[in-house]
Amino acid sequence: MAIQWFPGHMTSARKKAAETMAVTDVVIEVVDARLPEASTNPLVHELRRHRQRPCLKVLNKSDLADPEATKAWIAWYNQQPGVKAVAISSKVAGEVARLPSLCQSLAPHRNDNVKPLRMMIMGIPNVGKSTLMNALVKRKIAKVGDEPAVTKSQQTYQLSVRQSITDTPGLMWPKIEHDSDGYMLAASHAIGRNAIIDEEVALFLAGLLLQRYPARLAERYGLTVAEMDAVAVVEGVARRRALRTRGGEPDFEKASMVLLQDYRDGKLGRISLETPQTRAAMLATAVEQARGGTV
Ligand SMILES: Nc1nc2c(ncn2[C@@H]2O[C@H](COP(=O)(O)OP(=O)(O)OP(=O)(O)O)[C@@H](O)[C@H]2O)c(=O)[nH]1
Ligand SMILES: [Mg+2]
Repeated sequence: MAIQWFPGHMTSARKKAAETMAVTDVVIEVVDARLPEASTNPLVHELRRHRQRPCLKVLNKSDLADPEATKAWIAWYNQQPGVKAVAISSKVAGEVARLPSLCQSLAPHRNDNVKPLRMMIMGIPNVGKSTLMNALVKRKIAKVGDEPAVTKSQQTYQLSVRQSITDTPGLMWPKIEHDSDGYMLAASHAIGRNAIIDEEVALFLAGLLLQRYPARLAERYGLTVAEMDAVAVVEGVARRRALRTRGGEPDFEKASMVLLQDYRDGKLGRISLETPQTRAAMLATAVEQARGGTV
């Protein structure tokens, strides 16, 4: 199944983002630290490159991500030209407070009231852009919520006479190239529920967890994971939580939601859905498949 989600308001949001980019000095691109590349919108790069704007890549929600993977991603992004990467949790004031000076270092010439530093927060839905905005301005000026497309229009705030910051609506792009990216985005709640099938997404997540974090599944749900496949994991969750259909069968739908919600809330521990290595392997397989190979 290929997941696509590009609701109507995003066409005008994209246009507005391009306009604001013209009067922006540094782009704060927020991604989800658990899936940094899958949650990177290629449109942001395109808009940024068109205007030659530097980027502070913020791997947000790092409190939920695997610290080893995050470290590898930071090194990976810091190799990209015009990019500086940092991992934070927008819920921790001390970590957020580091961002303005990092942005300043990317545009040192914009540092007074004649040429103030203009920062723009961009990224896909639900990665924590508005949470970050509120933490930067130290007031609750933007609405936040654990669902995609909470913010519908841009909002600019003057941090001081020398610095301004703009929050923008989450932006998707018209076609998600790799199915696994769509699943990771859906698992992390970046995509509207009408565009996804929770059970398929939960199966994807169960398969990934079996491969990379089997001990967490065993710990949380008391499962003997050694011989299990993804379907057995979801069934196991249903059994352990006594989730049954009217006919007495394991309730796959409810168990899928439990697994997804536990991952979203960090109840399975700190988990990263991709690393630079798994990403490279996925892309190599995709290239092989496109060539008609048998991988
Ligand atoms: N654990 C954790 N949760 C976070 C963090 N930052 C944001 N959140 C949560 O993520 C959810 C989405 O946050 P928002 O700030 O509304 O996300 P957004 O990017 O503005 O979303 P849209 O406006 O829909 O594009 C909320 O439930 C936040 O509490 C973080 O660093 N760590
Ligand atoms: Mg928002």
